[in-house]
Amino acid sequence: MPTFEQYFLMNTENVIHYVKSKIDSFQNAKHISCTEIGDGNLNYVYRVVNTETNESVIVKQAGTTARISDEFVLSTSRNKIETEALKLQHTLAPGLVPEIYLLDEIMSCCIMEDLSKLTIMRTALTNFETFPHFAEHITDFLVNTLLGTSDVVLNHKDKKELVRTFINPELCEISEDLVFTEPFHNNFNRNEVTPGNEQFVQKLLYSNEELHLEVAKLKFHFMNNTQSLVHGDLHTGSIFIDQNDTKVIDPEFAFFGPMGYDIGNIMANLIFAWARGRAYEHKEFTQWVENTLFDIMDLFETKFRAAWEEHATEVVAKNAEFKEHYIQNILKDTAGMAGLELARRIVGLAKVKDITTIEPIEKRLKAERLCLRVAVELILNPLEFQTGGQYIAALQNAQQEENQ
Ligand code: SR1
Ligand code: MG
Repeated sequence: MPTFEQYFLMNTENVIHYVKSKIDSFQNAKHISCTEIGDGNLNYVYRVVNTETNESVIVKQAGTTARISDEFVLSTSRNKIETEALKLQHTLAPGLVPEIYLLDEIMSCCIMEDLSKLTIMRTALTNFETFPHFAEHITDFLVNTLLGTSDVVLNHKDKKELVRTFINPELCEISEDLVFTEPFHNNFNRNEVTPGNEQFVQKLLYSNEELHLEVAKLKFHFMNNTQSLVHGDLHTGSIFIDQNDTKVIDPEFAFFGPMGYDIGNIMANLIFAWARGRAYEHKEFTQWVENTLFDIMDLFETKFRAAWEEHATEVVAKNAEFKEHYIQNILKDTAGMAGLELARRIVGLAKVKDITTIEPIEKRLKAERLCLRVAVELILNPLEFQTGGQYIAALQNAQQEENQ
């Protein structure tokens, strides 16, 4: 039996032994089941259950390459960044992040709370399920984790220590390539444009010089603004949810970057759900998504303003005009980053099921064009997206353009 003193990629049998050796209450368990449940692009996720007591835990281990493609050779130390981010986010946003039981830097894995009574939000959204508390919960997560790790609140030396802890060059490089470069230049020839939309993509993304300039600005902003500890991959596949609870998982892309990256990712991924709802003419669902888009922008700003008043420690943060300037910039970044996420999930390597499972193909092509139209609008005119209502108007405009 392996002793887990040297890294190797575990199988389900190894994971059972691993949990027995690391978690006291599993030590003498006779009947343990272990299933690999990961459906992400990078890591291996196991659910381990003591079938006599029903006690369960999740083991997440990083491999040496990404699951989605061997082209991505990655250091397994990313699991440490992910686990440290989860621990910090758990402190800042209690109830909205799973509890970590163990971080193992040798095996590049962690053991955490089992959330599988909840559903991955993207899966639920593809079935047109709606969640009344989502806007409230996700804006608590965003405000608490983003403002709480910024220079507005933290002692600046402490914050710089955190910036050092969360330097994440490999995972940032993936985003720099897949989000900020390839969707517009196809420079590694990895894009996958759905047949039928090639000309549209050529004109709107590949040949659009005005767009390329704004994307370049956003890329350098992403790389050079250590504003807050961002989750870094906050899409609906990184969220567990049910009618009462919301839990944010999978922050392996965490690093100190612009707050708008996380908020924009949430907005964009809800827009994918909206586009799917429109494709299937699911009125009740699309109305809920619109309300949620509206509420997220509204609640984020309201809560952020209140938290700033309550928690700001930085002297210059008392300046009311500086506060306005800071918030306007977050909202501007949010729009630009939402546009990038919309574009890259349509033409890039890593797609989203909300769109790829739309049938027949004509409806999918239309939904893709709709998302790309909104993407370009958000990237070119980010200052015009300060409220949820403005996002909804952009969706409706794009829909009208599609229908012409
Ligand atoms: C190689 S990883 C591809 C994508 O999956 C992750 O969830 C991130 O979104 C990344 O861009
Ligand atoms: Mg992930």
